[in-house]
This record gives sequence, C-alpha cells and structure tokens, in this order.
Amino acid sequence: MNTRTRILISVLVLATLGAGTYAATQAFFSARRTTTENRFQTGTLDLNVAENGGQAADPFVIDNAGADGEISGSKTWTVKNTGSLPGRLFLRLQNVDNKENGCNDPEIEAEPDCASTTQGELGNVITLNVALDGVNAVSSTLATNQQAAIGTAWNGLTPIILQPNQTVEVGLNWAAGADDYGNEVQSDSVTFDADFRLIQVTNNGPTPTN
Ligand SMILES: [Ca+2]
Ligand SMILES: [Ca+2]
Repeated sequence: MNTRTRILISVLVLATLGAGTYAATQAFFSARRTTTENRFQTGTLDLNVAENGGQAADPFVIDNAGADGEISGSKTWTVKNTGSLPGRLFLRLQNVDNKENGCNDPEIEAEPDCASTTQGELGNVITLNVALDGVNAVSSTLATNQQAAIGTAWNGLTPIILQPNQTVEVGLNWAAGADDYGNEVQSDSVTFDADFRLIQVTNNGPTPTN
C-alpha cells in the first residue's frame, strides 16, 4: 500500500467515523426520570347482603298461604358495598317457580284444568313490592311470566350508587288480599330468588342493565 492509498483510507475511515458521530448527535431532546414503586392495583367490588338480624339471606318460602285469610309477608336486607369502588346496585327476580302441587276437589271445581298443568296460580295473585330505605320503588305480581318485570322496572329507577362501605335497606313485601284468590290456589306454591348485583360505575363504559 503506497502512501497515497493509506491517506485515502484514513480519510474514508475518518469520514465514516464522522458520519457516525453526526448521526449520534441527531438524537432528540429527552429527559428521563425513573419513578419507583409504581403500582397498578385493581379496586374491588363486592357486595354483602344480610337479612336484618345479621343472618345470611334465606330463600323465600311462602307457605301455608291463606291460613289466616290473607297472604302477606316481608323481608328486609341491608345491602352493603364491601369493596373499594363505587358500584350501581341492581336487583332482579330469578327462578320464579309457581307449582300446582296437586289438585283437590275444591280446586278442580274452581280450576277445571288443574290436573293438566303443573304450574300453579298463587304467584298470579300476589303483588310483590320492593322498597328502598322503606319506600316502595318497584312492584310486580309473582306470576311466572312476570319474572322480568321487577328487573325491568329497576332499570328505570334513578341509579342507586353505593360508595364503598355505603349501605341501603332493601325490603320485599308481598300481599294478596282475602278477596284476591279462591280455591284455585289450594296447595299451590311460589318460590323465587332475589338476585342482587353491584356493577362498577365507569365514565365511558356501557350502561349496565338488569
Ligand atoms: Ca294446587
Ligand atoms: Ca292451582
């Protein structure tokens, strides 16, 4: 390699280094600071439903209906948001089950097709009211085909938002007057579940419904 060639190579190497340096100095302004102990933790949404007296909610059993000429009763729960996030409270009825439970002669007289069905009529004559802090808010009969009515009416209420640790008294009271039914409900029964849900309140999420 002659002197001229070595100089030319040195110039090329320098030019290459220079290009590399140039590229390196084109970086944009930036600043960096590292924070520690970042933590993303999901909040909690939980619900406690306690029958007044502190017991867990019992199933509904309406039996011996009509023994005193009138059907009525009530239950009240304290519903509490035991999580760390606000939630919207929903209530709906599920598993509404009207049973015939056999047909005696007086029932057949009042309900000729009694023996051909298994679905009783007791729920048809009972009106259920749901009260919030003692004030009736929604109501429906307990007819099987009306199972969705309470939940649908609930959707139309002003949203019931429970903040963490907040409680609301939810009462169910039911009644059928002595003149509201006859022998067609002899031995009939109705059972149902009250399904409470607490759904997280979000700014942009879809509006939950029952
Ligand atoms: Ca019956
Ligand atoms: Ca019946």
